Amino acid sequence: MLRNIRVLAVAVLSAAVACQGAYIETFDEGANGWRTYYIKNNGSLNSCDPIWISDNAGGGYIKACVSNGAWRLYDFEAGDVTPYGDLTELTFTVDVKVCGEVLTDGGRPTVRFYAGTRTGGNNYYVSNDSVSLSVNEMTGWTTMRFALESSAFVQWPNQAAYTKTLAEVLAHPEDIGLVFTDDQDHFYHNRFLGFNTKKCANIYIDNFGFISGDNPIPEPATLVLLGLGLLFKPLIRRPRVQNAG
Ligand SMILES: [Ca+2]
Repeated sequence: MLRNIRVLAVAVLSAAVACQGAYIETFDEGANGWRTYYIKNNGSLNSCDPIWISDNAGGGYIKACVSNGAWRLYDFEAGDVTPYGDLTELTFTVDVKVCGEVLTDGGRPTVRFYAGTRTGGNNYYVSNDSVSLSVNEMTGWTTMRFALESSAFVQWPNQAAYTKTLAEVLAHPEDIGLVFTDDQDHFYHNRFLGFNTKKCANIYIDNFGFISGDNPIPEPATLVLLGLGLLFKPLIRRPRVQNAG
C-alpha cells in the first residue's frame, strides 16, 4: 500500500512540475550528481558529496555540514546542468533550511543563487541582496524565489573582464548552484565567501529548479500537497517565502 502511495505521489508531482514547462530537482531519488564545495583555510576548494536525507514520506533532500575552524561551506552546485538547459525568462526557486548559527567574516550570512560559464573567461553572476536569503531572518524551511532578470543579479565580486552578459550566461549556463556569502556590503572579496560557525551547523536544500514565468507560480506547499495526494497533509511543513520576487 505504501509503495502504491509513493508511486502515485511521484506521478502527481511529476505532472505538476511538467505542466510548468520547467524542471525542479526534488532530491527525492538522491543527490543526483550534486556537489558540495568547501574552502579550506589554505584557500583551496574541496569537493564533497552532499548528504542525502529521507523525509520519511518517500522523498528526500540534501544536507551539507558547516564546521568550525578549517572549513567554510562554500556552495551547493549542480554537477550536471543539462536537465536545466536554457534559463531565459524562467523563475528560480529553492527551499533552504539552516540549523545552527552560521557566521561570516564581516556582516550577515546570505544564501545566493549563481549562474556562470567559464567559456570565454570566467563569467559569473550572483543574486543580489534584494532577492537572496538573509539567514538571520529565516525560520525553518524558507523559499527563495525570483525571476531571472538583471534586477536580481550582480556580477561576481572581483571578477574582471566579463565577456558575456547575464542574458548570454542564462541562455547557456555551465555552472549553477547556491553560494554562501556575506551580505552585499561586505561581499566583495574572497574572504567573505563561505559560512563558518562557532559550533557546528547544517544547511539543507530541496526543490531547486526553475518555473516558467508564463504560468502562475504554485505555492511550494501546493506542489508538495499535490505530490503527496493530500495523504500526508498533517506532516507537511509550509516553507515561509522570503523576498518573493
Ligand atoms: Ca524533496
